[in-house]
Formats: sequence, structure tokens, C-alpha cells
Amino acid sequence: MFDLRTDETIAAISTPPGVGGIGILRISGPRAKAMASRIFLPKAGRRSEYPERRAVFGALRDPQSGEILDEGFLIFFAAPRSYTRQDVIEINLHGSPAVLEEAVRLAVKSGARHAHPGEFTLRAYWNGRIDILQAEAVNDLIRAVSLPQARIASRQVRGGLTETILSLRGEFIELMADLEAIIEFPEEKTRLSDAAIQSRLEALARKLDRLIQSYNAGKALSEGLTLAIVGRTNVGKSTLFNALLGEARAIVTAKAGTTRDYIREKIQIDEASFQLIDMAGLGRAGSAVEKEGMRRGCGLAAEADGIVFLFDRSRPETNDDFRILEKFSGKKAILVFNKKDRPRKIRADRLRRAAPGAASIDVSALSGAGLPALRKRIHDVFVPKRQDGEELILHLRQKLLLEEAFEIVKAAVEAAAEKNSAEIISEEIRGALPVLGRLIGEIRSDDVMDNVFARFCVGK
Ligand SMILES: Nc1nc2c(ncn2[C@@H]2O[C@H](COP(=O)(O)OP(=O)(O)OP(=O)(O)O)[C@@H](O)[C@H]2O)c(=O)[nH]1
Ligand SMILES: [Mg+2]
Repeated sequence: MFDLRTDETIAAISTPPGVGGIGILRISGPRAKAMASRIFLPKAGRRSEYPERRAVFGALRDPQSGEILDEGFLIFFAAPRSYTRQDVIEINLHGSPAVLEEAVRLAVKSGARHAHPGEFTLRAYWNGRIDILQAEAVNDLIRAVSLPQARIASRQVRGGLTETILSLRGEFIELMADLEAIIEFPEEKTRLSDAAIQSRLEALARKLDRLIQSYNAGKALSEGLTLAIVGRTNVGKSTLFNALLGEARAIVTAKAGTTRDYIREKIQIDEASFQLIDMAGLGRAGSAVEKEGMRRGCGLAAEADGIVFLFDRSRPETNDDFRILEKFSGKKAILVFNKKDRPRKIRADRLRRAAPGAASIDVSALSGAGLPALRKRIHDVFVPKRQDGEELILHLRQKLLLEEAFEIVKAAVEAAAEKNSAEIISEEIRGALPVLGRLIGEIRSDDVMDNVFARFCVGK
């Protein structure tokens, strides 16, 4: 997928496809200057001597026919002071797809290879200008659709997340050195106490966990957290779905078993996005269709980031209500008691006791009573709080590696709690270092490169 022949000179259009005021041809590699001099004719000065980082006015010219196609500015970034750390040439032309296509064709005819998606950034990484977290952030920044998203990505491009991970790693190394000292000089009076070792390990676990949890805050800012509305038939799931959405998207009838297929729509609560899912009611299925609807619904709920358990408070609770609660007991959830416009028959406390720790709230999806409070609750429960400027992670790749490191530290905490020797504890946490190395990209692996750079567009 990715190409590491960095001795090849590559070229691509770096501006988006389509018509625009300006379009930029970018060339990177050892022969960038030589190639540019074939296709670009400066108005003044010598052909292949470009001042660094200064705009040079000239014309795009077919070296064979001598035809001039457009005029524009060329900027030369000399290695290593460039995006890729190689010689880079950027030629600003008019943003016409025809002109730009021709510019690439001329560059390729002059010996350049058309760049793969993300290949300029890949070179920046390969040449050590940025690490893999920064490369991921470059793409996040380009693709950010909201200002909060862009702010986070921009900080990470500048190395914010890298710094956090490096400081974590520093703590690991320091702790390992202290454990080493205990192993080497067991008689020393100044040695760390078992309690001190344990508390330092616990602090590391907490920091890792906080970063892992921040993934959901990142997800709320990007594609949105998935929230499944789960409950028996006829409790008002589709009515609530429509009410939160602000439109009559799902069919609502008085008949139980109205919804068969699931529906997914995006809602926004403050700066956070959610993918809200309405599905078939769970319980006893009558027909094969209902059965399939429930199977799909269960699958979606199991995958969701959070669950909105919905109950009809105007009817007594049933065993199915408890079964549903139990089925998804491991998930972050909120209990919603619907139809509060009608007299209460449900014993809500019994259900609350079956879901200890979960927030609960009464609403009427039909009248809208309690919905603003519900929206606020949803935000509070499912979007992790964070301080201004606190780092958060935006990629599953990062989350999975942090979880790996967390498991290692957890095992070490247990080893410490069981009063194991410093050797054993040190051995346990040693394994976290290569994991953090992979996170930053110091340890290079094909799957990471594929995973990261394939998501880029051509020209970046
Ligand atoms: N009084 C009252 N009725 C409600 C409320 N919410 C929903 N209903 C009624 O309850 C019935 C079922 O509503 P739906 O939204 O279709 O319920 P559902 O859970 O999606 O049902 P299924 O799709 O069949 O599982 C409809 O007649 C709604 O008008 C409420 O807050 N108050
Ligand atoms: Mg429904």
C-alpha cells in the first residue's frame, strides 16, 4: 500500500478536486528542483535557481511544445526545512481541473511519480519530522467539520498528545529505574516502600484510563456516540426517538410491534453528536419478522456506546423489563420512565435497584415534558468530562494500544498488591514500553502505516 522509495520524486495536486481560485501542484523528492525547471519558466532570473521560501512568478510550460498553459507562483522549500524534509516545490496555478491535470501530467513526463494518498505526510513521518500521532492528527485536522474538532487536532499536530504519551513513558522508565535500584541494592534504607510502588502504579493506571475514556469525548465530537433506545414494545421508543430528533421520522402507532427494522439518526446536544437508534421492542416475538427485528436490535444495543432503557411508567413492570436490564447490564446507561402524563403504575425503584448507579428520569415523549432535562442527562452521562486543553484521543488504534498498556499496569498493580518482588513487578511493566513505542510510531509496523496513511487524500 505505502511506498517507501523516498528517493523517487513524487507529484500531486494538493488542493481539493474541482474548480477553485487557486490550485497547487506539489512536488517532493531529490529531483524536485530539476523537474520544476523543466515545466516552469520564471519571468526573471535563472531557471533552476529558486530562492528558498520566496514566491517566484513564472509560467507553466510544456517542455516539448513550448506551449504556455498558465501563469503562477513557484515556492521552493529546501531540504530539510520542508513538510517532507526533502526538497519540495509548490506551484500555485489557477484552480482549473484541466490546467492542474495537465500540470501533473507534465511533472510525470519529466520523471515524477504520481503520489499515493498521504504520501507527503508519510515521508514527513519516515524522515522523522513528525511522529505517527501527529500524522494522524494532520488528517484529523483536514477532515475536521467543527471548530472544537479542529482545535483538538491542531494541538495534536503541534505535538500535544505526543508530549502526554512521552511524559507517561517517562514515568514508566523512572519507576522501572527505582525498581531496578531495589533489586540491585536490597539493603539500602532509602528504598521505596511497597505502598509507594503500588500507589505509583495506580497513578499510572489512572492516567492511562483517563486517556482511554477520553476516546468517547473525541467520538462525541466526530462521528457521534451511538445510543440505542432499548425497551419492550409499545413503551414509546419511536415516540421518544422522534421527539429527540425533532421530526416524525419513525412510525408510531398504538399497536405493539410497530417498529421492525432499526433506524439511526444523528442528533446534537450542545457540541456533542449522537447516533440515536430506534429499534424493535424486545420481549416475546410473535412473527419471524419480529424475531429478526429483535435479533438485530440486540446486536446494535450490544455494540452501542450507551443505552437509553425506556419503560412505560403507566403500566406495571414485567419480567421482560428486568431481563432487558440484565442483558445489557455492563453498558453505560440511563433509565427513562415514559408516559409521565398518565397515572403511575410502575414500581420504578425495583428497576432502579436492578441497575445500580444508572441515572434515571421521568418524561413524556408525547407531551415533551422532561425532554430538555433528558437531553442534559444524556450529555452528562455519556460524554466524558474533560478540562480545557486536556488531551484526548481520536482513534481506535490509539485506544486499543492504551488499553493494552492499561492491562499491563493492572497486572503489575495486582502483583504489587500480592507483595511480589521488585523483579516480578519490573518484569510486568517492562512490556508497556514497546506498546507506547508503537503508539507514537517509533516502532514502525506495516499495519499501522496502512491503517494511518490509507485514510489520507492524495496531495497531503
Ligand atoms: N400518553 C402517552 N402515550 C405515549 C407516550 N409516548 C408514546 N405514547 C404512545 O404509546 C404508543 C406506542 O408508541 P411507540 O412510540 O410506537 O412505541 P414503541 O416503543 O416504538 O413501540 P414498538 O415499535 O411497537 O416497539 C403510541 O400510541 C404512542 O402515542 C407518552 O409519553 N404518553
Ligand atoms: Mg417503535
